Amino acid sequence: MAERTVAAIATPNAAGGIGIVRISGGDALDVASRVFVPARSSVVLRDLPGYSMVFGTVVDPAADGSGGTSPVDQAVCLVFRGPASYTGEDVVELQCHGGLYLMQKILRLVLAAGASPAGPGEFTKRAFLNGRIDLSEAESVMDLISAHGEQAANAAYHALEGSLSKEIRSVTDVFIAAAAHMAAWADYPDEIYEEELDYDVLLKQFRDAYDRLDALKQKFDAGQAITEGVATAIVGRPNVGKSTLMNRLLQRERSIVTSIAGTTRDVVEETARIGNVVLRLADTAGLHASDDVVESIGIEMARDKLEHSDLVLAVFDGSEALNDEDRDLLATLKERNAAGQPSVGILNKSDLGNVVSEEDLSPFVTRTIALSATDPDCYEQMRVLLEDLLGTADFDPSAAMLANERQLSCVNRAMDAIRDAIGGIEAGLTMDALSVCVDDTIAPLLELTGASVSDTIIEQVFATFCVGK
Ligand SMILES: Nc1nc2c(ncn2[C@@H]2O[C@H](COP(=O)(O)OP(=O)(O)OP(=O)(O)O)[C@@H](O)[C@H]2O)c(=O)[nH]1
Ligand SMILES: [Mg+2]
Repeated sequence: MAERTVAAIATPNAAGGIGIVRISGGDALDVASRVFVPARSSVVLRDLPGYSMVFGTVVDPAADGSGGTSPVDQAVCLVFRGPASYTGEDVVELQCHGGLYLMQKILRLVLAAGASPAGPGEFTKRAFLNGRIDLSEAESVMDLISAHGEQAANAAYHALEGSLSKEIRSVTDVFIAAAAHMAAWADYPDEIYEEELDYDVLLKQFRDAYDRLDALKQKFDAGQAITEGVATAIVGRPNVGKSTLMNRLLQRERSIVTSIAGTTRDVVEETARIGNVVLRLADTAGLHASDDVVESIGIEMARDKLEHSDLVLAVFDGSEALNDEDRDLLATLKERNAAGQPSVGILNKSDLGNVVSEEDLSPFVTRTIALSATDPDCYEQMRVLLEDLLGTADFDPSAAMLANERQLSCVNRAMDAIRDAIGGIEAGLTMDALSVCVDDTIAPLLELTGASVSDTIIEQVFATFCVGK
């Protein structure tokens, strides 16, 4: 398949010491030869082997219209030969001085020399289409770029190395072997007897595969808490110490704290890293009935956060008896709890003595804790609780991990089909019916790694990438 040769600026859209224009495709070396002149006249760019590097000048061939050229920048030119390159095609990278105008100009010259502009993620997409990496590994490239912490970066790196791909392939192999056996039986029923398929062995293999997928699924939320962060709302009635807790978790004074009820009116949002966990925190206005127009809007926003956050930190003043506002909140938390959405009941101001006990809150929330937001030690208390609640305490970034909802949905579909297959064997289903379940298991797993996936899904995956990657 003769793909057009594409080019893009691979470095950020900002001034920097070095800027890179990357060219990939069958004509990459021809295109580069038109705009780059090696300093040593004996060097012919087109003849260079892969992994070569030459110094020279980027030139503007059109500048004087006489067939001559005018110099634009000094640059280093890197040559990679397909298939041993990032994309699997011939790749040339021009490393220039990273001025914003300069980079745009050099890209224009490269496009004028015969390349087309690369779309978002096009280099990585070509790497996938050329079999250099699978789809889950391609997704990890983006995760690696967007990782905002060591654990997230570690996890993305191991995914790029294939930790998830290996696990999924090994599960898929079980079903491909079973499918092959069943197909052979269907084609040559006289030679291979149904009894040769040992159902007990199949059952054990299917159960084992199911458990392995289930383990990936169970770790999904913990992985997301580390890589994507957890949308978290801090809620409670006025003056219970929500903003004090917010600042404590951020370890800086972000929200305004006063002894006046109704201090916070807007939603104050900030990201906090607490141990292994990333919380996308929202400090909100105190929940209560208010006639004040501005405050009412803030309270509405707080209710919205309460409804739409993954995790709620509900703050109560443990030194005062619960009032109607507290009880309203607890009722809401109980509904969340029933829907499997976690919340933490926090009895604050424990330095002032506890009128309310953790047992009073525990029927309504996932976890309870008594603390003093004014005491720096409560940060550590919260870390231990959050890592335990979100399952990140023993997170192993080198283990296979599902990175996004697309991958999770593939695993869910495969698990449904395995469940049917196991049920089928137990119910004495015919081999034909069973082989449908096996095919239904294989399809989503091949979709996960991209071994067999629709163009639409490929487009969706790479649409989230940046241009130049
Ligand atoms: N003694 C004690 N006082 C606290 C504690 N936490 C907060 N406070 C005090 O309680 C008052 C209210 O704190 P804020 O953090 O502003 O409370 P809030 O819930 O954000 O209040 P609103 O924004 O008005 O809804 C302030 O005077 C804090 O210093 C605590 O653990 N112990
Ligand atoms: Mg506040």
